[in-house]
Amino acid sequence: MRAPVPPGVIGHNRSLVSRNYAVLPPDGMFPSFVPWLDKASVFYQATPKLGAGFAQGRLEAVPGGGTVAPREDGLEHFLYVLEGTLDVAADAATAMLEPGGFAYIPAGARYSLRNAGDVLLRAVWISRPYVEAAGIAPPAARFGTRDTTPVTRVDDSGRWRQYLLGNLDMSMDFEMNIMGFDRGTHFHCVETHIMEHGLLMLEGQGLQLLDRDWHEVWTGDFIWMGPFVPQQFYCTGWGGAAYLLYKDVNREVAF
Ligand code: UGY
Ligand code: MN
Repeated sequence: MRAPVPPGVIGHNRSLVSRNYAVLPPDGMFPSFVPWLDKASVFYQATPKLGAGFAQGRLEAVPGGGTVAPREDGLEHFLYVLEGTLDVAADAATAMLEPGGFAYIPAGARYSLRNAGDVLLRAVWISRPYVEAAGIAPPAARFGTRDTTPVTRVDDSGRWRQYLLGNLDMSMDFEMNIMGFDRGTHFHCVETHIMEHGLLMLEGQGLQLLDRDWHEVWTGDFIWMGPFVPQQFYCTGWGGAAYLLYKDVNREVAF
């Protein structure tokens, strides 16, 4: 006998895709299997097909799984471990990352990824073409951890930030920031800006404004915000909330 179909499977899902934003809970997302990964797959959440200027997905690899061979795809990459252990190599630079560990791989590096642990690896994986800035050397590979990245509190607003790849570093064309909220706090305004976002809820829950509509989101949910989407976050529930945020920055308008 097959297990009964749970209620809600047929007609209910919170996934929502609009012209310039998307809300994608993990439920019902499908993996992509690609020739350069072995015993691993990517649950893509944003790609140029959606309208995004970057690709973001969740890499999942069973123990020993990862890239088949060192790979050079001309893209820059960011990885952030959610669960498990990830071995990363970018040319001669190497690191073993545990949950909260992250890597920046510059465009042009030959890189390898491997689940070095004995449980399933889950990691955020962002890729995009690098946009050079005249007279500024491109960034080198770098590794770090959330635990050792300074936490900056925003005055007495109850909000805090961690700049994983720095802030206002003109060699970088994107930032990866963790935005944190104490219980019951929110931004000081509804933001509207040219930069786009890939947002992954790391902890807690809240209400996310996208254009004119509020969406209830919680740990594990993904949101893509295209350029100029009015946005606001309000932390709900009995505890704080935090999300990992991709933001393209520091470059001129492209015509
Ligand atoms: O930096 C930002 O653009 C950030 N405050 N946006 C956001 O959290 N939606
Ligand atoms: Mn923003």
